[in-house]
Amino acid sequence: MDMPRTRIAAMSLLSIIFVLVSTLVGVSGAQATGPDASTPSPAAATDESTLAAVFPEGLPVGAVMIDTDSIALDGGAVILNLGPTALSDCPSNWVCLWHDSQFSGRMLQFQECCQWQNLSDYGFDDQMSSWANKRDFDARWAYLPNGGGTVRCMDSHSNNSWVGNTDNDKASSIRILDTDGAC
Ligand SMILES: [Ca+2]
Repeated sequence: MDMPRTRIAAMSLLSIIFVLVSTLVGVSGAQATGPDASTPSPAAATDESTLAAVFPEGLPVGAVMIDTDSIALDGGAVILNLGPTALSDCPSNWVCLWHDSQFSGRMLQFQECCQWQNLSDYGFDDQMSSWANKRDFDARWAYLPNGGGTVRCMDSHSNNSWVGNTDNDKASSIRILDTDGAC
C-alpha cells in the first residue's frame, strides 16, 4: 500500500532534482557563453581583438601599453597607435605609417635614425597605404625587408594620403635618414 506512494514521492523528488540540475546547467551554460555574447566594455574588447589580430602570437617582447590606444615597442623607439583618425594624430618629429588610406587604420610611428627597420616586427608587413614624415629629415620605405626591392622616398614635412594601387600594401621596411637631401 505504501510502495506506490513512496515511488510517486521518489519520482517527484527525482523530477524536482532533474529540473534543478537542468536549471543549474542551463544557468552555468549561459554564464560560460555570456562574456562572448555580451562584452562588458566594448572599447576594451575592440582593442583586444585588434591587438589579437595584429599580433596573433601575442605582443612582442618588451611591448608596453601606453594607453588603451597605444603600445610602445622597442623601448619606445616605435609606437603603435590603434585608434588614429587623422593626419594630426602623427606627432611632430615622427614618421608615421597608416594601415589604410587617408591616414586611417592603425598607425606605426618611427623616429630612430638611421638603420632599416622591418615592419614585420610590428605586425605591419605589406600593410601601409598612407604616410606622413613630420621630421626635418627625409625617410625611405622599401618593398622588401632591410631596404630591398623598390625604394620610395618620404620627403621631410610631407605626407601622402594614398600611396596608389601600385605601392599599396607593399612596404616591408623603413629607414629614417639624417639628411634632407634624399628627395
Ligand atoms: Ca593598407
